[in-house]
Amino acid sequence: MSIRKASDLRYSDVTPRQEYLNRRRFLATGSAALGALGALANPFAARAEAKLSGYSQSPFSTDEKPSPYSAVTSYNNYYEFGTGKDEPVKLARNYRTSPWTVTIEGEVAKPKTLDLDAIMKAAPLEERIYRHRCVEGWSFVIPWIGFPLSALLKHVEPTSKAKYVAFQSYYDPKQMLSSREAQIQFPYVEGLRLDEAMHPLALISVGVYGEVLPPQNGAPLRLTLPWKYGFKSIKSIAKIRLVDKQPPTTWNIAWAQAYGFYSNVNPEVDHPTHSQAMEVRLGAGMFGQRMKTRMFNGYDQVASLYSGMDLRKYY
Ligand SMILES: Nc1nc2c(c(=O)[nH]1)N[C@H]1C(S)=C(S)[C@@H](COP(=O)(O)O)O[C@H]1N2
Ligand SMILES: [Mo]
Repeated sequence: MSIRKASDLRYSDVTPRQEYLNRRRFLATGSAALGALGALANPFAARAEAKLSGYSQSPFSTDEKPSPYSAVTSYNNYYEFGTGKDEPVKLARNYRTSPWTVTIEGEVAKPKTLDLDAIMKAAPLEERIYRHRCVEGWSFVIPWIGFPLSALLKHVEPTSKAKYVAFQSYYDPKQMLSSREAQIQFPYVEGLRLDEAMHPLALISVGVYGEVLPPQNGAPLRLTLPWKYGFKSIKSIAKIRLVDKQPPTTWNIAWAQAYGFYSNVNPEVDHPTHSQAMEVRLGAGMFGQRMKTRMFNGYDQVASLYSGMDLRKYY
């Protein structure tokens, strides 16, 4: 594959190679079985082999050591593809994420449906190495590639009525679990206050470890919000809607006392089943490394977004 600048990258250039080959074989023969055979023959079909290039390094990156690629891409929460950590890497293997469109609508002057070529060109790509803290008490350090969510939102020009941003994941009951099986509502939905969404730390990720996102990490694009618990970072985004009221969110619907709308990382507010004071950094050493959890996961620069709010109440 030729390496080009991000500005003239087409998404078809960065589709995982095996997926691309499978699709071409499928188109050539009209046989789904042959396509599936191609994927089976290559046990690493889900590994995104397509390198991204032309991205800059972000000053927001931590200098902590990134977690191993193998851990970050095989230990996942992605309930649409299974409720076990080891399931998404297997069950999302043949998840087709090309072609793809994202609709951005609601309280905006210029609603848009963007394909992935347009998404990739929405803003210059940056690598950002962020801490990732799951509400369950484990954490990673992950080198994402993406661009600020604010850049995407500016393209559609939010109106003065826009106060919140609602996100919706892609959902296909034919290749994903039912809500009954997963015990959470699908399509997966999340939300942010508009000023949180416009914060420079809020990232749309399209890649990780220098490559396009693998399916289990939320291909082809997902949110990455390092100061909030991981479940706020919604995967595989299909729809974005600017709205005037606080939108419903999937985990809040499932258990409101445990999963608030804000869900900023806070070592002083316990989950109903466990303390949030400590976390285990997975992939560090044989058993992971136990460490203290920090307010806002250490991203103090977001604190002004919440001044005047009682963070014990608005958890
Ligand atoms: N659509 C969707 N997005 C999701 C989830 C999910 O189940 N479905 N899980 C969330 C949770 S709990 C976490 S910790 C992160 C995990 O992201 P990662 O697998 O890339 O580490 O994705 C979040 N985004
Ligand atoms: Mo999570």
